[in-house]
Amino acid sequence: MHKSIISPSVMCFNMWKDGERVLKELEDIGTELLHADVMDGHFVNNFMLGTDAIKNLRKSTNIPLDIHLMIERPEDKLPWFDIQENEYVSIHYESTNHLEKALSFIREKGAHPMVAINPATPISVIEEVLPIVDAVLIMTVNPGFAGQKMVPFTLSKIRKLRKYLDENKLSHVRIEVDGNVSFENGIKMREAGADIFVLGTSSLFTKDGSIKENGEKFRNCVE
Ligand code: S6P
Ligand code: MG
Repeated sequence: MHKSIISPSVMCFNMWKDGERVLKELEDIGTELLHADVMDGHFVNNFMLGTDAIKNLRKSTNIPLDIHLMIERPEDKLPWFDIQENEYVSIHYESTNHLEKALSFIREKGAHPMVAINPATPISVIEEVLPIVDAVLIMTVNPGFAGQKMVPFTLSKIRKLRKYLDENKLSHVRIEVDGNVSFENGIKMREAGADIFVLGTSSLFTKDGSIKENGEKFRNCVE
């Protein structure tokens, strides 16, 4: 089992008002990855983080980026992002006819390719690309917005995928979960086999505690 790591979501705090303070607090609690959602208004009904925002984010923190691309034709747009060696970049299976091409581009940059799937997409469709990725991002809500409820059947998908990976000499492939990763759901997701947790309004950025308190509480849940 991989060590659990956290990837707080940039769209869950006010970067313009609180960015400097929040990024410092995230660094202080040993945050392993920083989840940056990119949305193009086509693949999902929302816009989020353009290429300049991503480049500025990189200059503002030492935490490696975990770039979640929710855009159509990602294979054409990947070169715009200036992908760096230690970053994770996810491509949605549903967003492209050229999944292998997009994942291979990320690998060529020395970064970690990830394939992402929406709640209703079965894991069987990504079997062929599992040997060329470092992680699978299982969406536990429909992509587009923070603050949604977990789609319950996504838990059994995590379990099924972990089993498949372990039985097919692919144990090194990590499973990332994104959407309503609360303290309670985090425990269930960990038990099912997830090891990268995207934290948003459901846990790290709740009003009930500081980033430090919520971070410690979450790490205890998914140890
Ligand atoms: C949603 C996006 C996510 C959200 C995250 C928010 O489309 O990909 O990364 O930022 O899920 O977390 P929460 O706890 O509000 O669901
Ligand atoms: Mg995301």
